[in-house]
Amino acid sequence: MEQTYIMIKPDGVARGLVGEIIKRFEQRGYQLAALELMNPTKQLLEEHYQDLKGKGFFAGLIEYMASGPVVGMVWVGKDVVKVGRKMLGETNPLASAAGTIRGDFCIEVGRNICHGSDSVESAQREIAMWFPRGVKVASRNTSLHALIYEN
Ligand code: IDP
Ligand code: MG
Repeated sequence: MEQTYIMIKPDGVARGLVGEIIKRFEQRGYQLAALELMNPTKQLLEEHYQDLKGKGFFAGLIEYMASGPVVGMVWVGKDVVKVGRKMLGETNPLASAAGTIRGDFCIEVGRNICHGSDSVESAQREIAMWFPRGVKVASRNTSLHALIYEN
């Protein structure tokens, strides 16, 4: 099954939104496969955001992301990359629908509390980067699986 990398950024952790964000993925029916509270190095953050290196906000983004602990997670399930992004909302919280995480809990793009992989390929790259020892997905109880999936 598909996997995605979801990260609660330093502002989300400091504001006490870890439980709320985890709750939404759990309630949707997704399965948590890895979770770690960590203090990433700037080098790891620069690698994570390598595609944005040329942007004017890049240095500020790295400062923000290095300002405190983050919670990195791997979530598993059908279409979890695309649905995870929908659950997060738009990059700019002001453009995010109410009911999404960013639409409910934040205001500014540079303080948007969470990250989600934007494609299956990015998810694989990010999971390998943030969980270099690998991720082991526990097999799910089949009766629970049948309550969430048709087959
Ligand atoms: P995403 O997080 O929705 O995938 P990206 O375009 O990949 O958005 O940008 C990564 C992160 O960089 C955003 O979540 C946001 O925190 C930050 N960012 C993006 N655009 C801006 C900007 O114009 N100003 C400040 N920060 C930005
Ligand atoms: Mg992105």
